[in-house]
Amino acid sequence: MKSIPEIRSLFPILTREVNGKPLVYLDNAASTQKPQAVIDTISDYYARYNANVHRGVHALSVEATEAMEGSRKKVQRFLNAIEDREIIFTSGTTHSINILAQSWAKDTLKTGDEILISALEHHSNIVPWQMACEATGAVLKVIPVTDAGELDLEAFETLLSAHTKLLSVAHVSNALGTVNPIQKLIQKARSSGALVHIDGAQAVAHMPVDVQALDCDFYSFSAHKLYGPTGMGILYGKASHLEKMNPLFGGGEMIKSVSFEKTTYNEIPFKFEAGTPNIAGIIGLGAAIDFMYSLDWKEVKAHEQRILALALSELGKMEGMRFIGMPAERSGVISFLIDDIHPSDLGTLLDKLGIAVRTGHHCAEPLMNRFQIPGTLRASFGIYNTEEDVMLLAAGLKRVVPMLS
Ligand code: 7TS
Repeated sequence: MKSIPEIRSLFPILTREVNGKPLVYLDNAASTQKPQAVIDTISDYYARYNANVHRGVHALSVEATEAMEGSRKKVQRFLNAIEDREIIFTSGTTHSINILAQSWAKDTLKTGDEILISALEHHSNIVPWQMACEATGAVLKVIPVTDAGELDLEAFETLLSAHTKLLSVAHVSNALGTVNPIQKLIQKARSSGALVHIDGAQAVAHMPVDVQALDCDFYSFSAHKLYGPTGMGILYGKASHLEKMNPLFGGGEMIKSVSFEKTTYNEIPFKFEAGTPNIAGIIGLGAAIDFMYSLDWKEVKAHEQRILALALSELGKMEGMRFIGMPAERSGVISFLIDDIHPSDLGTLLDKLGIAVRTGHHCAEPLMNRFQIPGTLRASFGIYNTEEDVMLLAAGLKRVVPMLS
């Protein structure tokens, strides 16, 4: 695999300065930076073969369509889906979950049915289900989280019942970094007859995902957290489910034929892709997946674990340090508070040193309530982060904490 300096050299933004200091980018859970190859692929589409897809007989349209459908195949392979028609292009994880909550849930759920989520979900994996429950009379149940920031598996088994129609949980927590034991959760949910959706927004850049081995029914992710473009995401669904679901949006592309008397819908995946898609974003996602294939998963994980271990040990030496969540299996994220200093004050001063972190509730307010805190300071790591970045964060904190104490 490429060395970390080689990987860094592929990301033009990493050479810039912020507030006169070299950028230390530790906000990868919010969005990752883009390698030059992704940027070039997108600009190449606009410069050389920009046209609408699936519609024209002309050369540019054919080229754009081939590139877009080529990306679908890349995503299929990336997730190890059985067929490319199980891959639906969306604008991101949020859009993917809303398709499920509107199309699948509203047609399927009845009063008394239950949807099971967890207390560590991002708002995107909470609010759409609340809306679906309101519309159908179904009930939202929540797996509690332990002090370590892990799912309470005993409580999960108690909550799971014949009423549970869907389990929807994050693969990895964006706020704590907890890697959930999704294989175990999926098996238990399946044996009790529930379908399973996995929110993979924080997982796909950090570990290989095999939807066939997992045997989940649905899996969502966003391209922009996978070194790809914003406004682009994926909903994977088993073909047998997608075929039965009604589309959420009506319009061009999603129909077979339209008359005022009767409209028939297109095949999957097109049934769920009304209107002109985000062609540049789709092709850019394909380039991001190519980038991921240029790496070695074993080394990606080993590098990340080294960075996390160093960060936990260096930050752990600081007086007043309180890590929020200490999961046995962690990926990408460390969340913490120092004494009673407000995290956004820390974040603002770190920014003056060129260090980008995220502060606040991380769109996981119920989880913050669980820990009785308003928010955290979160450092989140990507493939290009180095030991030096960790040391700069620790040094930066040592400099700014006394200013706020
Ligand atoms: N699910 C999880 C687990 C996430 O981390 C996020 C975004 C989403 C869903 C929504 O993804 P989107 O691409 O549709 O917005 N998480 C974050 C974050 O942690 N900081 O900014 C966005």
